[in-house]
Amino acid sequence: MHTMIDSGLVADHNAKLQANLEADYAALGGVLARRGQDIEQLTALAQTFAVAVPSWGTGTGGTRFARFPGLGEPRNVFEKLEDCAVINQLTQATPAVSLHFPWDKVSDTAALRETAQAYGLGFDAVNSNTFQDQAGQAQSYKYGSLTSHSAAVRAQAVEHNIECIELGRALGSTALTVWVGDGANFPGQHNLRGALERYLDSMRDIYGALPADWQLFIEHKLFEPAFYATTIADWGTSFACASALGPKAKCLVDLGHHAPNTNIEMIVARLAQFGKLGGFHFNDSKYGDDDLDSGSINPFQLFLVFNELADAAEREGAAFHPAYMLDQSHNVTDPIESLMSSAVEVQRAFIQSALVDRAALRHYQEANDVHASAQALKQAFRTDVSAILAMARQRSGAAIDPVACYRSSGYREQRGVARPPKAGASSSGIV
Ligand code: LRH
Ligand code: MN
Ligand code: MN
Repeated sequence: MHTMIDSGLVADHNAKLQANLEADYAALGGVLARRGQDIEQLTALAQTFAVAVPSWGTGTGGTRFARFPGLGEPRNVFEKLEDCAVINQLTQATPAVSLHFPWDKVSDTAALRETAQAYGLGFDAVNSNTFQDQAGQAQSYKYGSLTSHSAAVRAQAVEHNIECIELGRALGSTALTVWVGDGANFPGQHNLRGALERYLDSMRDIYGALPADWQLFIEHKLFEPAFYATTIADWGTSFACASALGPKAKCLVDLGHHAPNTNIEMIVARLAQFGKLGGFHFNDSKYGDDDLDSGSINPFQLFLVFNELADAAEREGAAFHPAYMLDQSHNVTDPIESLMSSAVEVQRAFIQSALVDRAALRHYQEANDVHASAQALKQAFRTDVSAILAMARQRSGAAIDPVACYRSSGYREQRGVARPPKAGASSSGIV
C-alpha cells in the first residue's frame, strides 16, 4: 500500500511514546477491570471503528464574509485523496472518503478508484449539490432546485443527482446524500405544502434511479440559506419523505442542523426505532451549523448520541449500521489536524458508550433510581479512554499521537511547495 508519510517515521514516533502508552494502558486496564470490563475487548472494538472523511473538509473553509486559504491546500480531487490518505494512515479510523459533486471534478472514475485503492481508501456516500449554480449551467437554483416551480429547473436538479449516482457507482459508493437549501425567505414566497409536493416528485425520480444495493440519505437542516421556511427543515419532514419514498430512503442527521439545545440523541433514538436512521454528518456547533470540529463544544452530546446508537445496536445487532461521516469546515486550523482529531473524538464517544453497563442501566431505570441511572452514563463519559484509542492506533499501524506525528513529518510544509496556489485563484469557495 502506498503511504504519504514515511512509515519509518511513524514507527520512530511510536517507539518514543510506547513506554508511556503501555503504562497508561495498564493503569486504565486496572480501573476497568475493577468495573468488570476487559480493556482488550474495548481496544479490539476501537480498531473496528470507521468514520468517512469529507473531501471538501480537506481544503480551508470559510464563511460568507471571507476565506483565508491555508498552506498547500489540495487543488483537485487527487490531492484531496492524498490528504485523506494521511488522515487514515495516522488514525486508521477513516478508510473512506465522501465526495461532493461537482466540487470534486471527476473525469476518470477508474483512475480515481485505482488511486484511492493504492492508498487503502474507499468511497462512502456521494453528495449532490443543487444549492449553488455552476458555470455554464442552463437553469439557476436561485429560487430552488428540487422544489422549483419550473419543471426545467427540477429536471436539471434531478439529472444532476442521477449523474452523482452514476459517478458513485463507478467509484464503489453505495449511497447518495441529498441536502437542498430550498425554501422560502419570506412568508408567502411559496406555498409550503406545494414546495414539499414538488420535492417529493423530484425525489421519486432520483429514488427510481438508485441501484438495488443503494441507499438515499435525506439530510435535514433547520435554516440557511432559506431563512423563513426551509423545505426539509427537520427530522419529522425528513422521516415523512423517507417513508413516502420507500425502504432505500433514510434520514441523515447532521449534528449542526438543529436549533440550539435540541435533544439530538432523542431524534437518533426515534429514527433508529422506526428503521430510518441512515447516517450522520458529525461536527459540533454552539449556534447553528457552525461546522466546528467534532467534540470541540459539546462532547457530552456526542456521547449521548453514541449511547443511543449502542442501545440500537444491542437491540438490532449487525443489521444496524448507520453511515458515519464527518462534515466540518476548517477555517482557522489545519484541515488535516482537525479531521484527524475529530475522527478520534467520534471514536472516543463510540468507546465511551461501550463502557455503559446496559443491563445495570436498565435495572436502575426500572427501579426508578434516577441518580444511579444518570451516574451510569456519567461514569462512562468521564472515563478517559485515550489510552485505548492510542493502543488501537498503535496496533493498527497508525500513530500513537496523530497530530504530533503529522507535525513532525513536515507534510504540510512539503505540500506548500508541491501545491502552489493556482494563479488568479479567488478567495471564495473551498474548491
Ligand atoms: C449543508 C451541509 C450539507 C452539504 C455540506 C457542504 O449545510 O451540511 O451536508 O452537502 O454542508
Ligand atoms: Mn452536512
Ligand atoms: Mn451543514
